[in-house]
Amino acid sequence: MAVGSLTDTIVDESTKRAESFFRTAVLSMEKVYLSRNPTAKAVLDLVLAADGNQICYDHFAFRTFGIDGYGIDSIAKFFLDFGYTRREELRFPAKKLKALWFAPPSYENGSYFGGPLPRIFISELLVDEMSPQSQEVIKKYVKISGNGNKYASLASTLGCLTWETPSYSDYQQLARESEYAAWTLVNGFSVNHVTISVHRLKSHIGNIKSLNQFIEDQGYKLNSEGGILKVSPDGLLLQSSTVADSIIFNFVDGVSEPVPCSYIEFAERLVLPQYTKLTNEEIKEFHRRDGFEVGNADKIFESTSKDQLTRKIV
Ligand code: OOG
Ligand code: NI
Repeated sequence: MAVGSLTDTIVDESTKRAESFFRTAVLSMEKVYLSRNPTAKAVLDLVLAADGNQICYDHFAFRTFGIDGYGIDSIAKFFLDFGYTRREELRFPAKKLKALWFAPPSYENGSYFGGPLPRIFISELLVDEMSPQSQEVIKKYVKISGNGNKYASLASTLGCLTWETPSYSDYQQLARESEYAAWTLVNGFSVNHVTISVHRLKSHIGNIKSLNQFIEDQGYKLNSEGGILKVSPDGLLLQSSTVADSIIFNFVDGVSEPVPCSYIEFAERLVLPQYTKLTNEEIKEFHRRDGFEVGNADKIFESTSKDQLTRKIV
């Protein structure tokens, strides 16, 4: 008994230490993201100011090339090692993509560095389905990267590519065929977006319609693909997002051109029908709609598309 409790204490202590390392690494990924994406930073600051300086993230998202160990697993490893569990797969045949999401160790744990840990959404390009020319480009960078796939999370925390700086012609080759592929070539394992958990906001912007209005009133453009508000067929997962910022990318062949970077997303998860009788105080994250939705995600991917980036605000 005594030995058992001593062991438990030791386990608890080491988990706590590992959690602080993990959270610091995730914070570092977020820092890189906020430093590169002025719209995401400004929107986050507005929400923080309006809602009392405390927000929770619903999820973080990453994009990858599904080839030679550079796909979902490369970045997933870090999260799995720190207690995340693999959940459902989503398929996007027209975009030649698949995705997986991962649940954090516990939604209710973690009291410092901003509360509950985010879900993780990782997608990968089905490289085999691309044209031979695009496959050749992707394989070239993956090859130069060597064992870079083992350090995907390190690259994400540092905000650098694991491969050499791309050439503009390679970027264009991919962009002609897949905006996702071109995005991944220049952004690598950097955070694609973070998502604010809307139902966990406390003020009047704690529902997604008011939040969307609030963001648009401040002059920011939301992704309009399939409508601003994306709603799952069960009506319980509501999502919207800004349009990605662009940054000037200095390609290795001397060309400097704007490329899409990251955006910020908002997600509201409604209470599952069997729990609607609970009081507000009783409702926890696990009483709400979990997971992701192909129909919503398909439209959210367009937040980095040229059509959305060049669209005028009406
Ligand atoms: C991911 C788009 C999907 C969601 O929450 O369904 C998504 C991406 O743009 O890489 O974020
Ligand atoms: Ni998302």
